Amino acid sequence: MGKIVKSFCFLVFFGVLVEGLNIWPMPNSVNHGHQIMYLSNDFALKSDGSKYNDASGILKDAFSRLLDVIEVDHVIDSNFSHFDPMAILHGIHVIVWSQNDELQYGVDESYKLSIPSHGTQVYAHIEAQTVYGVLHGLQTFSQLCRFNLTNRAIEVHQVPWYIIDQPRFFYRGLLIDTSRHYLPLPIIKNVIDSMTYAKLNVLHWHIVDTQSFPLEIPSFPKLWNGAYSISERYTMADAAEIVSYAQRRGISVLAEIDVPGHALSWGTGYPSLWPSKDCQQPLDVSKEFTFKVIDGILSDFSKTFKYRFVHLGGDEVNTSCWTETPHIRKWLRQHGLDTSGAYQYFVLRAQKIALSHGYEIINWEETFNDFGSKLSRKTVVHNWLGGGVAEKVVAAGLRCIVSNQDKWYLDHLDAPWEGFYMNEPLTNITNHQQQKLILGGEVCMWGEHIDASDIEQTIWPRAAAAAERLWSAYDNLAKDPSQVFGRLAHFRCLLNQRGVAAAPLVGPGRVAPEE
Ligand code: CP6
Repeated sequence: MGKIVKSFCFLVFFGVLVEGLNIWPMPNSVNHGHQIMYLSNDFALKSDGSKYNDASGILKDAFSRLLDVIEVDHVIDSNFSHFDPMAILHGIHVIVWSQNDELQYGVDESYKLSIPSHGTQVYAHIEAQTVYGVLHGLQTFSQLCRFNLTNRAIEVHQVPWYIIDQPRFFYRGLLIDTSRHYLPLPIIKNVIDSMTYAKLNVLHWHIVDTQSFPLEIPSFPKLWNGAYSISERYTMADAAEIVSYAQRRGISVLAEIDVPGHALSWGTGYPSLWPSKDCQQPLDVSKEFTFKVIDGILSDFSKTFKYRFVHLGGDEVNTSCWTETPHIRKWLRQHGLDTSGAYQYFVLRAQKIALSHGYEIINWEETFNDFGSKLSRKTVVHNWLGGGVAEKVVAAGLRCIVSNQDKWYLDHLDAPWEGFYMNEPLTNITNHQQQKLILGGEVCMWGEHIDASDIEQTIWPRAAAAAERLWSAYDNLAKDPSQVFGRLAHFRCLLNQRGVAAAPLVGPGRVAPEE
């Protein structure tokens, strides 16, 4: 989708602009006045006084993306002599305290943004510990700008602004699934760009599954024989390009291999990974080769996917092929294992391999439900079932990410945005130490029923509702979603303006019931 020309996302009633507070997600603390400033047509980035030298150009590129989205290039011949010279904003002065631009779980994402109301040579100010805090500050700034068609200027209303902001949770994820439908690189990049608008910060890349194996694994080069076609594959260099593209926008990539279930496509290149030709999953637990392949994949991963965590799946394992295959049945007997013991053995052995490559581990919640006390203490349990496992996980002293399917599964097309907004990760968790074990949450865009043609409008605007839940301070969240409808509708309009095909904000809660 190209840019949708919509000049105005603000509400107008009888020619009068309704001045609301239209920032999404809502910052921690906001103060503002009631004057207007105009952006000069040489609006510039200044960063003197920063410890951070931007050798990698992250800041410079982010600033130029800001100019793109606020449509500075539409300011043609604005005759600034008409404007009060004291009401011109000449740019943004950025101060970053840390030199380090490593993006990692728990990086300081806080920022302060101030925009003065008048003066000579006035700049907005963004101050942050890291360049990633500045990126969020620039996003907030972009949402305060509006293009005025009449005078062809970009205005910031309600100045002066003083905003102090930081995320509530460090993990604010979105899952994409490139196994059920291949997603071309430009589509993944568009998704990453759209995530930055809502301050989401983890792209959970569910790369491979039963249906296809699209990624090149240098250690085991026949694995991507399981791709749908040779044009529906990613080289490791493609993956590195995605990681770097995301990192420069403040987004970490969490790579997943879902084992031992959800891995049938692995056997296209290496059939001995299947229990047998007619019983093809889960992966053969009895063979050393199975774990050699996992070791090769995670070794290759560790060179490209630098996030602290790797996701090892572990969900929905149907072990009937293990008992129905003679050589595995024999192996089970020799090792004194029943199928649930073999499932545990598999998951724990995969965990050890991940640890040996320097990763901490994320596993889907069945692993915890079946043998939680045996999991490595470095496990993060990823909730997806509806049964409220998070409180049990943190009571057991493990960390948890929340994605309950009744609220945060984007592939449930009839799940309304109100449910996304109201899903509270700390439900029933009151102990402060236990609350800290909830790293955050993630909305899931499983790929069975979507592809490049409709992924954007299936993700947005509902993912934005979850994004505010994960970013904003608890006390700033609306108790009733109808209170944020207007502000979310405004954000959805901004997405459209920026070329993101966000769907209209309706849902079962807003249409007439069927009966
Ligand atoms: N694929 C994998 C899936 C799902 C899961 N894992 C899934 C299950 C139920 C629903 C939606 C998605 N498609 N690998 C569960 C985590 Cl409703």
